[in-house]
Amino acid sequence: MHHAVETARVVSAARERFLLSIPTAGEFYAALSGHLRHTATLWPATGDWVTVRDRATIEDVHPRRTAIVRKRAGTSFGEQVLAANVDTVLIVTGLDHDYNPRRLERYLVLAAESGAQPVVVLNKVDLHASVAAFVDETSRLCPDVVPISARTGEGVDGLESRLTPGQTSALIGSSGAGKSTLLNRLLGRSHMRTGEVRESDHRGRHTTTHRELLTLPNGAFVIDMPGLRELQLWADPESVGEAFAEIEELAQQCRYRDCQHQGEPGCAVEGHVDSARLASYRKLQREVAHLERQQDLNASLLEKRKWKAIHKAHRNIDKRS
Ligand SMILES: Nc1nc2c(ncn2[C@@H]2O[C@H](COP(=O)(O)OP(=O)(O)OP(=O)(O)O)[C@@H](O)[C@H]2O)c(=O)[nH]1
Ligand SMILES: [Mg+2]
Ligand SMILES: [Zn+2]
Repeated sequence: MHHAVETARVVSAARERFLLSIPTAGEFYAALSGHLRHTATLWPATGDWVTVRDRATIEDVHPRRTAIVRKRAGTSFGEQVLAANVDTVLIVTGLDHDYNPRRLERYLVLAAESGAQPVVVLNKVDLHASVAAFVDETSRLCPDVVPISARTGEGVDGLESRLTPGQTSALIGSSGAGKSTLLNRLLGRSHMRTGEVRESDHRGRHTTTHRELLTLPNGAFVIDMPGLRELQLWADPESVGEAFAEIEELAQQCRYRDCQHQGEPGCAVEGHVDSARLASYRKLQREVAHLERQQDLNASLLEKRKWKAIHKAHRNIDKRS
């Protein structure tokens, strides 16, 4: 018999249907309870822990330890949770046309904001005779860099210390970087579900179409994600600072507290760090500052709307009395 109330993990989340997993019971679909649907401040995302009744109805979403979020694409303003309760963000980049330190920095800000530990996975090392220069350059952006070939398996065991039982990693990066190839190698099989139609483009490439949590043979969790076409940040200045720690550290020695590191006398940053990296830091700081202003504006608009609604309700009550 089914147990009335259990804890399950969200494997994948569609608008109304959530695939959940309970280790001893396998996977099953569930829907939100009516109550949760109307009051949910947390909409379940891949990686969330939830309370489920009769293996059918999600009654509660547990508080998140970490969350990978980006700015919602399109016209609506807000955040989109890509994955929840992630310990390690595996930022996968191909050592081909995909490789771009400036884009890696955006991902590192996303990782800093999430609360998870970032690892940069330099994939496709089989394309180069030597990858030392790539490792060297990337190490200046992130202390944890692992060069691998998902195709040949070279270096993949270097990731194993992050893939321990109960830990959750998320694969993030451009489409074609090799995230799913790496995951299939870790799983030791292809993770296509029966009955699932896998989309392939004219080159016969398989592209991930939805976020999904998988369990490795050793009990580690890995979340595969579709490649992000553009990464719009939903982050604050502190997260940018965390991703550019050496710049923030040097900035303590600048003569002026509000130094912009742009020609001020006594600047300890400009000329002391790579100029492309400094430009990237300043650009990302501007971007999140702009986002903060939009968020403030949005919050005050929502506040106004709320008060309008309350006033309207009061007026209606007044009219009735
Ligand atoms: N040479 C080489 N090719 C690789 C390697 N890893 C993956 N590829 C190839 O890169 C292409 C894309 O791989 P995927 O694993 O589908 O990429 P992905 O990051 O999952 O892409 P999306 O699901 O679209 O986000 C495939 O043709 C792979 O065979 C590698 O280590 N070396
Ligand atoms: Mg994929
Ligand atoms: Zn300065």
